Amino acid sequence: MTLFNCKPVHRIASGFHPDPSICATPQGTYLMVNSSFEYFPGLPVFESDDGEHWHKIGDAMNRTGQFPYESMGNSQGIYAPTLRWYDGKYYLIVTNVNKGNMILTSDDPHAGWSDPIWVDGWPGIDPSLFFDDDGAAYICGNEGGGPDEPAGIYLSKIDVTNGTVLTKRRRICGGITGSNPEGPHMYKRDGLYYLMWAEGGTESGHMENIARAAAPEGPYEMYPGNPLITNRSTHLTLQAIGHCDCAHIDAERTLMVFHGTRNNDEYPAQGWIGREPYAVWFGWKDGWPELADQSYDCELNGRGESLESDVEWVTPSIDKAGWYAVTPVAGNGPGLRNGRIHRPVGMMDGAVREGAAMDDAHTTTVASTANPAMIAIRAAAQSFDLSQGAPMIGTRQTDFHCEFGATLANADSLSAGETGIAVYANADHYLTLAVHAADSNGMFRVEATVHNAGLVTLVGTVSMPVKVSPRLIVRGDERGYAFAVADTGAFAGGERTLGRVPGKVLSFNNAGGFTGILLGVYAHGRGDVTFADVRYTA
Ligand code: 6LW
Repeated sequence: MTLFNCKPVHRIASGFHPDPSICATPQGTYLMVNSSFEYFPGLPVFESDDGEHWHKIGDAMNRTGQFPYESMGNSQGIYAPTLRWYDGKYYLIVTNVNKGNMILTSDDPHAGWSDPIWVDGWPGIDPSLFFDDDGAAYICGNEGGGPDEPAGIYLSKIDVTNGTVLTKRRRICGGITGSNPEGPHMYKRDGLYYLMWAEGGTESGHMENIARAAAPEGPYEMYPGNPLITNRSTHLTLQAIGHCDCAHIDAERTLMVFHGTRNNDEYPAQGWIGREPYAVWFGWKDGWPELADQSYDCELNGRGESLESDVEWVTPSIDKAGWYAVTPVAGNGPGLRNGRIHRPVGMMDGAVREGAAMDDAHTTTVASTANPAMIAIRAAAQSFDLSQGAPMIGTRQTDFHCEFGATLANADSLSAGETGIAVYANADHYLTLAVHAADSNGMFRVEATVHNAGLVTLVGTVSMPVKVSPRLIVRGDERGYAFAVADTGAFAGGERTLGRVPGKVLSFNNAGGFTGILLGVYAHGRGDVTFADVRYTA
């Protein structure tokens, strides 16, 4: 077992970036890709020179055509990718749970990725590729869910050029507990085949195990020290560690990444930021990783070394009804003049042209890192339900301590519904600081509200005259969130507090799901609103 020997570990990205997969590049750098679920753009790609310090280089799934689905729920979409380099090409195999398993390829991940090659006849999630020395390519993944396939890791040969599965699925491993063996990765070292996989569910029982065999199909010999890593039954800040992937498995020092959740000091401990990736280097002894008697801990809040201040504007599912434009505040922002947005930047698929009339726009979502930003939104006809694309654009919460604020420039242009900022776990669990459409006396209400599995609780409210441009603020800490509204004209001191919400409303235990928290702006009802100085600080 691997308990109670607390070793600090380096977080390599912040905010929900689960299921990390890495590969070494011919240039001597490393690439990482993560699950992105319902969020678009998706499949974020990071690069590192040393395996410990990473920066984002793009999103492998940045065209709507790569993300087909008929309907989309929270924590659906893109699960557990595997990234490999083989013979001059990068391969990224991944599950879109709303469609199937697919392979994206790239000659240069800085330049972008192909459209999906769909893998027919390969059910289940968490597909992985392994290229053997003789050129044979293998696919492995977990069970397909039918009665004929017990839980375990399954293997076939595959033609990666067209996604054709070449041999019958074969169950090569059942795990050590039988509880959710998943996320397998296969490697070769000193002529032996190594299989690593996550087990125990992705929550508090999460772990990673390893086994080895003389042939890809097995039989596999379990590592006597399994679980290779786990933090279960400890009080460490970092919980639910597992879902590993390695680079340089055949070298003296191997780079391993895994994910885990930061939990606070409540009892029972709570976490809501999401599963984040971590990295360690390890050596080998007697043909096994030298990792026994190690658990990993981390600081509850970051120190600026793990991309905590990064902002990536993403939307839950492809927006089909709403309409967004994001631009850096420093530039000429997207003024909403005469019903036209001017100078929108970063729009996808070329669907939006500079100065395009809002009515011309259709499926559009942005990829932008502007912070602070100006964000224009055409209110969607619906609330946070995902069926037509949730009317929200936001950025991941990257630390417990953070602040997200936005100034509503034109409250009078919302003729029905509400607009504001949201702390979003999923469509059933979120917090809003909402400005409602003005009444006939020219006043609007600002309300802080908790949406907890259908239970709607008003936290605080204030009325303001419609000519005011309120600044909506939410501040996060290790116990939850505080809401405030600022307007130097309306309030003495410039800011009024509207109340606090315990973060555990949005924790994994309560809200469920595989993601974390998105902090963003939204509008539903009727009207075109603009938020100025949309700013995230961690
Ligand atoms: C993923 C599975 C898992 O497919 O969670 O932690 C699922 N492991 O391997 C969603 O990320």
